[in-house]
Amino acid sequence: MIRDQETLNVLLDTITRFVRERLVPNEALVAEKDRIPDELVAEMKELGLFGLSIPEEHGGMGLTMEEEVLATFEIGHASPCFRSLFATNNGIGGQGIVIDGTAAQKAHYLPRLVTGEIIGSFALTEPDSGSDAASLRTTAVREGDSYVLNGTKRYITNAPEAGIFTVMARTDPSRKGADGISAFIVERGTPGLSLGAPDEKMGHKGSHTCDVIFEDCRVPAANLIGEREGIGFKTAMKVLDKGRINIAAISVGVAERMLEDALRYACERKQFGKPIAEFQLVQAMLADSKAELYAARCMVIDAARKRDEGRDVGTEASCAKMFASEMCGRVADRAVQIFGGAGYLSEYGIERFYRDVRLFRLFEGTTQIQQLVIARNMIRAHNG
Ligand code: COS
Repeated sequence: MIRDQETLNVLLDTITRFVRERLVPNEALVAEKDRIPDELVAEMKELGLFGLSIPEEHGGMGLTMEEEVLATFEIGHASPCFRSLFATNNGIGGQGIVIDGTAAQKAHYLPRLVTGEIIGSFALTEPDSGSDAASLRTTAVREGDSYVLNGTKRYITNAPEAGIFTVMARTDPSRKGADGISAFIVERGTPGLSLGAPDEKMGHKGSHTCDVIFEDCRVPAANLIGEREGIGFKTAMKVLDKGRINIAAISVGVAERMLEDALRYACERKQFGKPIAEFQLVQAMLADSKAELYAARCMVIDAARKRDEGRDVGTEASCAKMFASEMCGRVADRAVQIFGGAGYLSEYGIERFYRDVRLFRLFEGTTQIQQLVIARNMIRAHNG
C-alpha cells in the first residue's frame, strides 16, 4: 500500500541520490577497511534510514511494507553491507518489539532505534540450532523480578555494534519445542553478556557478526517481550515473515545493480571488432537476467501488498525470498561471466557482489527452509 505517492517519490529520490553519490563511491574503501566511515553513518541517521519501518508514533517513518520494499530496491544499488547496518533496526532487531512488545517496551526502545542511537540485533541461531530454530537451548530461568539467561547465540548480525538484542530463550525446559520459548530484550552492558571475536566472513565486509554469550545474565522480567512466556518462537517467525520479504527486496536491488554494471561493461568492451553486447550469447545472459529480475520484483511487490492488507504471508514471503535470492545468485554469476577475466579481479567490484549475495540464500532461512515452509503450508491448506 502506498499512502501518498508524492511523499514517497521524494523519499525514493533522496535515497537514490544518497546511494549513488555517497554510498557507491565508498564501496571499495568500506570493503578494504571492513568499516563504514562515521560520517556516512551520521548521514544515514540524518536521512532517517534507521527508522524506515518503525511506526510514526515512535518517531519512525512508518513505511508500509510496499513502500519499504521500494526503498529497499534503491538501497540495493549499493554494496549490501551499508543496508546491514540499519536493516536490523527496521527488521529483525526491531520488529519483535514493534509486533509483540508492550506499550512500555515500545515507548522505551523504539525511539532510540529510530535515531540510530542504538542498533538492534536478533539472537535466534545457536551453535547447535540453526534451521531447526525451535530446538534452541539457551535458557531463561525466572528468579524474582528477573530472568537468568545462559547459552550462546551464533552468527549474530550487528552484534558487535548492538545496543539491544532480541534474544529467544527457553523459559520452560519441560517443553522441548516452540512453545517453551520466550523472547527478551537484553541491553548491551548487562553483566553476564559478552561477545565473541568478530567472524571472518566470505563477504559483507563492513558488516559484522559474532557470537553472543550469556553466563548468568540477569534480565529484568519487564524485558520479556509482550510480558508473556511461551510466545517467543511465534514472535521470531512473524519477524522473519517480514524479514524474508525484505531479503527478497534487497536481492532484487542488488541484482539490478549488478545487471546495470554488466550491461555497461558489455556495451563498452569490444571483442572481434564490436561490443560484446552485440553477441547473442551475451544477450542471452542479459535477457535471462532481466526477465528473472522482473519476475522477482513483481513477486516482492505482491507479497508486500498482501502483508499490508493484513493477510498471512508466510507462503508468499518464503516464495519471494527463495526465488529472489536464487535469482540474485544467478545474476551475480552471469555478471561475472560477462565481465570475463575482469570479473575475477577485485578492482572491478563485481566479484565482491558475487561473494556478498551468496549470503542471501542462507540467512533469514536457507532456500531449503523456504521450500519446507511453502510445501508445508500447501499441504496444510489441502488437508484443511
Ligand atoms: N507466524 C506465526 N506463527 C508461526 C509461524 C509464522 N510465520 N510459523 C510457525 N508459527 C507457529 C506455528 O503455528 C506453531 O504454533 P502452534 O503450535 O500454536 O500451532 C509454532 O509456531 C511452531 O511452528 P512449527 O511447528 O511450524 O515449527 P517447526 O519447529 O516445525 O519449524 C521452521 C518451523 C523450520 C519453519 C522454523 O524453525 C524456521 O523458520 N527455521 C529457520 C530459522 C531461520 O530462518 N533462521 C535464520 C536466523 S535469523 S538470520
